[in-house]
This record gives sequence, structure tokens and C-alpha cells, in this order.
Amino acid sequence: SEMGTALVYDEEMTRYKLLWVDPTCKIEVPERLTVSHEALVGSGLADRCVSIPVREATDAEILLVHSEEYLEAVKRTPHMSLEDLMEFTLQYGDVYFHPNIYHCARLAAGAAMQLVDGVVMGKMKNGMALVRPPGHHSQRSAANGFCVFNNVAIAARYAQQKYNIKRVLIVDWDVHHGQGVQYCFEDDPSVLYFSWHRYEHQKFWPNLRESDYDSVGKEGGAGFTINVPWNKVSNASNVIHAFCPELVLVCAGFDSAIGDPEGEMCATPDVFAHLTHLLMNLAGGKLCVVLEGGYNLTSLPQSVCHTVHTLLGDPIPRPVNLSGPCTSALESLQCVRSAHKPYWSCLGHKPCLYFSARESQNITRSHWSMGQVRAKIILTCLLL
Ligand code: Q9C
Ligand code: ZN
Repeated sequence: SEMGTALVYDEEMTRYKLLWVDPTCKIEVPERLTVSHEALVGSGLADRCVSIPVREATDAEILLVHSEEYLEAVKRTPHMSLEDLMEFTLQYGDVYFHPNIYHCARLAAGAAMQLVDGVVMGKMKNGMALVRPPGHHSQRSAANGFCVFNNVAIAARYAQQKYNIKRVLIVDWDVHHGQGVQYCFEDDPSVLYFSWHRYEHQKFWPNLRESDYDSVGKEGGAGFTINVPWNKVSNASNVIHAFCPELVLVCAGFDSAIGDPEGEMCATPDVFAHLTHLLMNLAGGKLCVVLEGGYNLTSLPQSVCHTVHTLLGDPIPRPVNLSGPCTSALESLQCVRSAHKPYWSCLGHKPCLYFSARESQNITRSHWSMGQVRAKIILTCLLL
């Protein structure tokens, strides 16, 4: 199994759920994991992967990212009554607690670290961790957006500490901005956080000013946070190459896929094959994909299968139906570029000529048309 693809999964992470009525949280269900795993088994993909067991993250590992106070507070949740859990939940946004979520959150962070171990030690070439709860919205002292511990942020710190890795790239393709990851690394140039998210001039959740293109990082980390509101992946590829990551972690949300009740976007699941393929060209292929969002129980497992197919080295589906980006997407792209120009010399000279007349004549109403997502992927490939 040398240089194969790792799959990290444990059924235990399906054993928590929403215990009261909350329309915001009702989409975060155990079936998200079961259908994804069953699709991998049913398609024969799971058999072609190397199974890695999960483990619980230790206190010390969780404290790489979270505060002692927060960890101690979450530690008390398994012993709380339903009433106490509801009250505890109220202090955070868009999240719920359950007596078993603390255990699952430890396993989810542990799963991400198990994946990093396998890939960094060279036992496997790349891999995916199927986890619940997700992580990218959780913050130093707060749960948020279905997330308890920040699995990918912990895994990045762990990789740096245990393996002396200097530069980690975190690509966040979830439809939502991973503000928790951004806050964790905003002043740190050793972790480049690149997020591509629906924004709608702050009307899309989490509705933060700091999710916009002009949040570029702080102090020594200026230039190492790249936010691409709307849907652009392509413009930052020069920067990502200049950064020369030693390890790539993905906050892999599939909530931009067609039919997702949260994202309301229309990316077809094969888009994730292309995104995965792109990232496999970085860091000598050392790529760890960690599940975040994705709430449509049909497109989620399909997207997961496309991702694992690609990780295994299978040919990627041919992109079709290329249509162009809309004007505001082009504007936004230009904004990201100029916001980052002071920090990256590779951005200095290249004008924004990614879209030919042929491509821009096709003005679409949706910022996230399937063709647009594909256009970005193809153009990114051309730039790499
Ligand atoms: N109140 C992840 O995808 N929904 N979290 C907000 C407006 C919260 C998403 C809807 C979505 C959380 C990991
Ligand atoms: Zn999401």
C-alpha cells in the first residue's frame, strides 16, 4: 500500500444528532457521513484506499488552537442534561451540542492528525478524512457553524510541531468562509489560508466584514490570508506556487454542490475532481482532504467519490459546457489581486487577462454557474 490513498473514517462520528427543534441545525445529520462512506464502499473506492483508524485528539493537541477555558467547558457537555445542553448551546452561533459530540469532536480532530501522520511520513501519498463535526468555523474559545474543534487548524499546527514543517497551505473550498481558520493564522506567515466562498456583499452567512478580499492577514502574516469572495480560485495560483507549500490541507466542504440547502449553488460533483486534481500538483502531492460541510445527501456522496477517485489517480471527467464569469466576479477577482499586490511580487506584472472575450461575452445571472466554476478550474490549470 506504499504511496496509496488513505481513508480515515469511524462510524462513531455518526453517533450524535440534534435533540431539539432548530431549523438552522437540522441539516447537520449523521446520514451525511453514512451515505458518504456507503458510496465509497459501494463504488469499490473504499477497498482501493488504505484504511487508517481514527484516534482521539489529546488535550495538548486541542490546546494548539483552542483555549483551556473552552476545552474545559466542552468537556463538561457529555454530563449535561438536555436542558443544560440547550442553554450551553445558546452562547454560540449556528451550532448544537449532544452528550456524544465532545467525543466525536476529539475523534474528528484526531482523524485529521492521523491523516497528516500517514501523508507526511510518506506511508500514503494523499488521503481523505470523513469526519463529523466539521471544524473550520470553530474559534479559540467558541463553537460555531456546526463546528466544535477546528480539525484542520489543529492538524496544521500538529504538522508544524511534530514534523517541523515550515509552510502549510490550507485551501478551503467549503461554500462558507472558514473564519475560525482565518483568525487562527491571520498573523502567521507559516500558514497560507486560501478561502473561496459565497459572500454576497456580507449577506451570506457568516456575514462577516473580514471575509472580504481586503482581509489579507495581519502584521507578519500580511499577504498570507487570501479571501476570494464569490467563486474565484484561479487568480491566486501564482501566489500559492510562490509560497511553495510543504503540505496541503483542504477544508473540504461540499455545500457548493448542486441541490445543497445551505449553499444553494450549482457546482456538479465532478467539479471536485478538478479541484482535487489541481491541488495534487502542489507540495509533491502531499494532500490531506478533510470533510467540512455538505448537506445534500445525494450530491455529497457523489462529490466525495469524485474527490477520492481523483486522489487515487483515476482520470478526471472532461469538463464541458464552459460559460463565462459575470462582471461582478471579474471585479472581485481584480480586487483580490490588487489587495495582495503589496505582498507578492508575482502579482505585480500580470494583468487580469484570464478571461478572453469569448468567455466574458456569456454574462450569467448566477455567480456560481457550473460553467463558471469549470472555467475557473480550467484557467487555473493553464496558469499552473
Ligand atoms: N442562519 C459548515 O458548512 N447556517 N457550516 C446559517 C443562516 C449555518 C455551515 C444559515 C451554516 C453552518 C461546516
Ligand atoms: Zn459550509
